[in-house]
Amino acid sequence: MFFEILTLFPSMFEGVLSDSIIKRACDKGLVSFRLVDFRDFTEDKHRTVDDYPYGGSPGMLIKPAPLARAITASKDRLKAMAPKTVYLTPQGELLTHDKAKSLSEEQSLILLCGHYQGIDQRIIDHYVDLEISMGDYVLSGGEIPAMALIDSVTRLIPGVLGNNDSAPGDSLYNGLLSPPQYTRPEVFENKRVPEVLISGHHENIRKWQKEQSIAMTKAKRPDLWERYFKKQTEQKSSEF
Ligand code: 4H7
Repeated sequence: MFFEILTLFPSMFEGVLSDSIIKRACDKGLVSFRLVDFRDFTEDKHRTVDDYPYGGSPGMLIKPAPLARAITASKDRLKAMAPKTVYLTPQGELLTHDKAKSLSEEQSLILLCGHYQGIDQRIIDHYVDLEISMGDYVLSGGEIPAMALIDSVTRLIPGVLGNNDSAPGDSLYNGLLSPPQYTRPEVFENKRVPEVLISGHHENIRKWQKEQSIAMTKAKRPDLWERYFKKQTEQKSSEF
């Protein structure tokens, strides 16, 4: 997977991209990155990237021309890898496990990080393939969402995770939340680890974990539970 990141703040990515799982995926040659400061695509003396919005709303917008030049240059360079251009925006479709999975099957992604009050709509209409949001809240830029997307997508690329942190063990992989987990000691502040987990009886442990997953999902995320339940009943009825 090739990630090309278009941002006004390339240095924000340094720590994240040079650490842990993403770094290992880079070292293994499974993902690569390029950071592009689209201010480099301005043509005026002051390297202006923002301008006032038509219609007089408050704040500033990112001008279309430098962005269009930056995206075109990236698309040209990556054309052998059929890049999809993704804009991180609160107006986008929510990122889910399934969406991250389908993005992980792309060869390359151009991630566009907005600032100010956003970008000119003509860029969205004519240059952007997908608008993605990390949730219903506002951040000052698209950089943190881009990092979250990179992390979640990278984890799903075959070969990135070792057995110790495999994706099937992740919460949401199967549509349910993770069951509660415990490590040593067996008694901590007078609280015991659930007996079944120290029993060594693997079948009972799996059963307990599944029940806990279901109970937690029902209690904390009824929306996920409903989807899970529907999917299960669909699968069951298609067996006949
Ligand atoms: C595009 C348009 C993503 C990107 C507007 C980005 C939340 C998310 C941004 C804006 C983001 C998310 C700029 C609108 C700053 C608000 C104060 C960058 N915020 N912003 N304004 N949920 N912000 O994924």
